[in-house]
Amino acid sequence: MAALREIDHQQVDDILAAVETDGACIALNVLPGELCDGLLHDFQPHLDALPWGEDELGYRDDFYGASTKRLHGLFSKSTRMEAVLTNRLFLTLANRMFVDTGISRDIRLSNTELMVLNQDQDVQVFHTDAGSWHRVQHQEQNEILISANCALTDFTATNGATRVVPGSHRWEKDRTPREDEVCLAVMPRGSALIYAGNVIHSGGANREAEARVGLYLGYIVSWLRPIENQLVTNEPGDIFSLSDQARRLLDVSPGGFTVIA
Ligand SMILES: O=C(O)CCC(=O)C(=O)O
Ligand SMILES: [Fe+2]
Repeated sequence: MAALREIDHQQVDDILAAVETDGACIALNVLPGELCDGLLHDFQPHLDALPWGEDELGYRDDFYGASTKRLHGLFSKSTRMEAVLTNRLFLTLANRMFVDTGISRDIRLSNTELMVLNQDQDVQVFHTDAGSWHRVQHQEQNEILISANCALTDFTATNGATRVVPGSHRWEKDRTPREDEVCLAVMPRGSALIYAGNVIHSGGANREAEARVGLYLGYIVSWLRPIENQLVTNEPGDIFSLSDQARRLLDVSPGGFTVIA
């Protein structure tokens, strides 16, 4: 089985090169242990209030699965989210990929999602996250989305570590991965799976008693519409009181119109 490269979070050039060639890699030591603990603590009451297999609006979704919980509106649920949103590695990667290359004038957050896989959650269908904008996803081989799936608990081969297909960001449309082309993003908590929007991946199967918890953030070129409207999923006052930098990433600042698009 192929393997994902594991690179310390400070080696930004190496991470960028791995994302370019493989479409994904594991960044180590991204979130300190206390931050993981604090985030889990803040999200727990919201998870307790949610039945398995449903989101907060009561929808059930085959794509997500029956033994999972998904939380959105994370800025109102934890004040620690601003530090994650403005993480130096994530912003540097997005700026290098989208702004320095001239693909876009700025970057935005598309969405954040807490992804909890419980015992007996089966594998998710293979997909690309940039498929959310399928009309532009393969234009000139440019990426439009870079994602981080942060491990708040260890990701193991048996508890649902994300399945990733290295190199698939360059594949022709509709090619299906063989099992021997699939890697598991096994990583200690505090790490992040960094992956390009066009790379094929899916949630893994959890065969363990303990839940696997991933915190997803997706950064896009600023001319795309974010998936999550933060003013609807959060208390608007919580968003307006964030820093200028955070509000700009969330597209909640006085518009610069095409000047900053
Ligand atoms: O749970 C995971 O590790 C990945 C989930 C995923 O890819 C998605 O929901 O888009
Ligand atoms: Fe995905």
